[in-house]
Amino acid sequence: MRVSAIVPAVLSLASVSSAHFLMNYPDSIGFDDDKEGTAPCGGFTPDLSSGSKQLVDFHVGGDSLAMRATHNQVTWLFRVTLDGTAQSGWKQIFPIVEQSGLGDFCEPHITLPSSYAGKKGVISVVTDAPDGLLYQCIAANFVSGSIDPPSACKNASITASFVDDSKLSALVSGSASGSGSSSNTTSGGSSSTASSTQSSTAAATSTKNAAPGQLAAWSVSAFGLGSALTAVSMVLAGGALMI
Ligand SMILES: *[C@@H]1O[C@H](CO)[C@@H](O)[C@H](O)[C@H]1NC(C)=O
Ligand SMILES: *[C@@H]1O[C@H](CO)[C@@H](O)[C@H](O)[C@H]1NC(C)=O
Ligand SMILES: [Cu+2]
Repeated sequence: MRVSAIVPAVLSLASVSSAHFLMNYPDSIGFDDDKEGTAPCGGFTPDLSSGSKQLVDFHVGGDSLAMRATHNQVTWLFRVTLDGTAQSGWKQIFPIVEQSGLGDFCEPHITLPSSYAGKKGVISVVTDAPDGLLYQCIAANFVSGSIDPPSACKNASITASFVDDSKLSALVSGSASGSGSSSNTTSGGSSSTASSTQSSTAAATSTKNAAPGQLAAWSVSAFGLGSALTAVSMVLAGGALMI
């Protein structure tokens, strides 16, 4: 298929949804579609004080982050900080992962340094979506051990791959190692060894100043011709997903 045939289809995909993303598990501190683009927590302020109704347990030995994407292609960053104001100290806790396809996406084995157990902090999910960076935060009470994924932890029929995304990686300084030893490294840490796709690397650079009119070219360059073809075929095959 020629690119000229793909571009209109990609454009129509981009206009399908007006919503952003939903946090299915754990409960976030709040969601407002209009403010989700506001850093660092989508327009909400974390409250880690004892008795705060925002606080949810998060198991450092393994817990889940479940979202629902309302864009056809998004890239996820998961990060954590012990700074209760959510202003600083962000560490990456999972490789940046790109979701292709609408709907539920869950990572069931997120781990944090065991030294976090007994502390409180903020976990944040940031997505790089066609309409910009979008944010939600979780006020977390870190507890030891692991927990099985809840029923909310499921994947729609999507594909996922580890990618580079310079807009997202700019939001963290190094990674929190899940192995129990704290780590400072900005590269070579457990979260940085994920394979990456070259097409995304190139696109991340080229999209920085993309105007809305450049969206089509951006979509193709960001995700590669193969992904664009996949997206198009998903539209052809899966009208049911588009609700
Ligand atoms: C969802 O897909 C991702 C990426 O392939 C995978 O890592 C994760 O384990 C899946 N989640 C579930 C609940 O199967
Ligand atoms: C990070 O590195 C600095 C300098 O090497 C060191 O002093 C500090 O303890 C390290 N922090 C962590 C969390 O490893
Ligand atoms: Cu959106």
